[in-house]
Amino acid sequence: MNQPERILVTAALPYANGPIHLGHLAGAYLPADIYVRYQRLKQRRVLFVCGSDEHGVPITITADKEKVSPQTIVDRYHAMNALAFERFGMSFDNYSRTSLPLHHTTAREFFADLHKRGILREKIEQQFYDEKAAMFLPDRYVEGTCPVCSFAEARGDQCERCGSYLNPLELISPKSKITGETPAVRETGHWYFPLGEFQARLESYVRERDARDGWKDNVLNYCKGWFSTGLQDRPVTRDLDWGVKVPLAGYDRKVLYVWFDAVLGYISSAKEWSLRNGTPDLWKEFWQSESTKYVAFIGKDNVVFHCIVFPAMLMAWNDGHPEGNYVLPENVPANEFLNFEGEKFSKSRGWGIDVQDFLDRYPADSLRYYLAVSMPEYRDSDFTWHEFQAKTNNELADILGNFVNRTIAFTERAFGGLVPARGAIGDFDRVILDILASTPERAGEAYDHYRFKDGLLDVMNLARAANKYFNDSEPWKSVKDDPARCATTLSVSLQVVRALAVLMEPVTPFTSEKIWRMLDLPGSVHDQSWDGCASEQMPDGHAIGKPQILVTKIEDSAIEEELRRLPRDEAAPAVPQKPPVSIDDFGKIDLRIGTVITADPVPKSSKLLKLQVDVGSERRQVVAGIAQHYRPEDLVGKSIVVVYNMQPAKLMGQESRGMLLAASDASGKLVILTPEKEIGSGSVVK
Ligand code: B3M
Ligand code: ZN
Repeated sequence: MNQPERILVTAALPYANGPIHLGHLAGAYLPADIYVRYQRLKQRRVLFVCGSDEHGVPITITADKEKVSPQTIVDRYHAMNALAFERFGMSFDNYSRTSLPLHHTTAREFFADLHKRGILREKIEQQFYDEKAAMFLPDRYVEGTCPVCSFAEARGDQCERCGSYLNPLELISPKSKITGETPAVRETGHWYFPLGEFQARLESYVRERDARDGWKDNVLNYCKGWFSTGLQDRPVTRDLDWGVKVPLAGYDRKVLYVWFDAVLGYISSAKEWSLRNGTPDLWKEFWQSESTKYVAFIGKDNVVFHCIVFPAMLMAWNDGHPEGNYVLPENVPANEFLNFEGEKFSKSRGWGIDVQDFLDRYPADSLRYYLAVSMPEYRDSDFTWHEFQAKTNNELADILGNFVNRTIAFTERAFGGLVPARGAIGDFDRVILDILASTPERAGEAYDHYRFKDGLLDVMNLARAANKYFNDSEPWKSVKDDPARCATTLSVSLQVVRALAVLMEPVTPFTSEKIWRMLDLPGSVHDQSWDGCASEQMPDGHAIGKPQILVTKIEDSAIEEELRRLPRDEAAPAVPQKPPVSIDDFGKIDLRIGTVITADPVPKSSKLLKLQVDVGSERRQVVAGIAQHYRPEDLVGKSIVVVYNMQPAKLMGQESRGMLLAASDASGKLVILTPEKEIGSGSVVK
């Protein structure tokens, strides 16, 4: 696509079913915001919309659990997440919510249109019905025993233990989650979207856009996976009373499947934005124009809905509306997952940190900067408190903050806070001015192609080079012996400070605005020009403001406190180490592989088992204290490790020649050691 006239950007609508966490920010929201802020500085027309996804079964289940209405749940989390996004510096043009009437109308019209044109199919199916609650049960409202692994609490759609996808009718002893009753099976109708019929068009859609705009490998691979198994019809209605009501007679107790309505939330959010601006049709300029480039930022778990289901829905609409065609995503940049201190974020375990708590304790830009440099662009990455501290202190403060502060402080001291006029340009000046001149294009090229870490690295390299320039130029010397030289150094440095404010704006918007204020420049840094910032000089004689601390360093004690707050599992008391042994000492122990031939209880002993073990050259009796951990029949045939030169002993009247090796955990549970692969009896362990 040539340079588009307009760019439409969406970021996945988070469920209003809990607070967003840092993983969400790093996965979809921060990259989207960097992209949008960069495009605005490029002076391109951008519309950036998002909102809360307020339907779906997880929300009604949370509501049931808390004995409140679903509306109470979504009101709570919509407000919470909207505020978290604002404090994090997300620059949405509109943050909407799918419970709004405007959205319901949009989604209903869309469904009714596809229905009217005969695209959707009705299928009559057997489904569980809760007679006491007088309702059909959505998949997740049925629980029972997994037919695959016998897990007793498998959900109707999936077994959480073995991961199998299930049809609720397959569950053994199914129970309704609403009343606990055994549900009846009844017939009911559902509407399906014929996704399979769009497969060929979707495949060329993905191929074409990838060729034009370079899709990420992870996204392409997901799509290929779906294509290779073959796309199936997908139900787009559900039995619930929370959601967008199906606009058909006889369907008043059913709603649109949450994903069908949620993706349309991107459209209704744009409509809401238009209305708020008093131009009700403006959304069409973005959504229904061939010269719009549409980029949909998501986390990797949402690929199928954005690269396959949503484009197919839009294709289906467009087929019937030669006039108002919707644009399809030109790209769907999806990040991988961010972990937290080596483990998945987990709300139930309290593993992670609430975004608002984070922002109460640290500035948003420190978080934005750290998440940007450690973003899971191509593979999963990890948030660690130590790295957060290191990036804030060693990069944001020591590189960017340091350069800005020393430049402003020096200007104040040596020139009374007035920008000095520059003289002849020298070699050092030329080097930094060249780096400055090439940075916007290089970093911009990376941002245009969704390589956010690379782009940021380019900008930070300019700040690194600027510090070197300041050091090498030694203005503290030239101020005394060559004031004209010193003036040039500071004039150039101030130009770089100004440019850095603009170039860092997508990642650290608050800090950039602070720099802008410190320079006492008119307007806001958010409205400057990305391309123009390299050549734009500070006007001679302009009075800059006072230096202020730009980036606060994070103390070790704060990080230690954060680490202490984590709910680590109760650590088992450490087992003290025995005194060291030499290799010769260890060599005195003769270990062999043996195979258990028979295993029997030892009369009158609850702890001991008597084993006949084949140790290669002979058969030995080994008595072991494992009766409480293994049944005799489970041991027969097992390969074990035997201490071959153990002094013979008598246990409960039974001779034992050798000892078997086992490991025990803190609770005393014993596990026998066995070789990792089959290896003959008598093999020597070393
Ligand atoms: N709410 C899933 C999620 O938050 C879903 C995204 C909808 S995007 C239209 O991961
Ligand atoms: Zn299972």
